[in-house]
Amino acid sequence: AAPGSVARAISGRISEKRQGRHAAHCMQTWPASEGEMHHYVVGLGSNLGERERYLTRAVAQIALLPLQIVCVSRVFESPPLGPPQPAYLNAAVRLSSVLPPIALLDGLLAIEAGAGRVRDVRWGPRVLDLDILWANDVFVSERLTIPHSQLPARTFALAPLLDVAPELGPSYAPALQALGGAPRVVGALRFDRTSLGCEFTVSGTL
Ligand code: A4P
Ligand code: MG
Repeated sequence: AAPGSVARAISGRISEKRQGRHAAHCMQTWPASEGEMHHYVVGLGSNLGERERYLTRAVAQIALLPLQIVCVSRVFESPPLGPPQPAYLNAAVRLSSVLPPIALLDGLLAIEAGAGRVRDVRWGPRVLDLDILWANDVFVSERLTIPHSQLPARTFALAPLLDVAPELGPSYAPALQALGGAPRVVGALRFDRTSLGCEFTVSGTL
């Protein structure tokens, strides 16, 4: 199908979802071949400053790229993997785009840089980390590997991924179970398609 018709199909599904006709959040699956349209899940992480603000701003900025946000996960809090540093908030965004993987990566890196991200220590603290966790096609190049190479080893990536792509459960739920299950849920990110704004709603103690 042409990208335009895919975009119309997506917005149709979105309005169905708004009207409550979709029983569950993010249950749709995608046809295998849709011309130039790509489907991605982007992971978000923050462990410095006002972490939830970095996440909401990142979602709003991702929405300005040439893509459609399908849905956004709950927010999970987990102890840091790597050197001692503050706890992380992690979430994920499911999106569809005509952008090929490297172009999406460049867009995400620009958003990280705009948030003031400084790259120094590997696995070190950061105000914002945006990783491409999954796509409907495998992609491997010098700069980019999709699915993310560490995905099966990280509860803080698997849990948000399965929130927005429950149909991937057969591939990834056993890994999440084996790691002890999802991290603590502390809230949700509510994305508004009209204003392209994003809000954090608390559901636990931050
Ligand atoms: N790259 C390759 N594949 C990908 C991909 N699928 N998505 C390349 C995004 N980037 C990918 O990324 C460095 C480069 O990886 C990118 O420029 C791209 O070319 P980076 O984000 O700067 O990575 P880094 O921080 O230098 O190292 P590393 O090991 O990738 O960090 P991670 O893996 O991102 O881990 N603990 C908790 N609880 N939650 C977290 O979110 N995050 C980290 C950072 C550590 N501990 C954590 C968390
Ligand atoms: Mg990263």
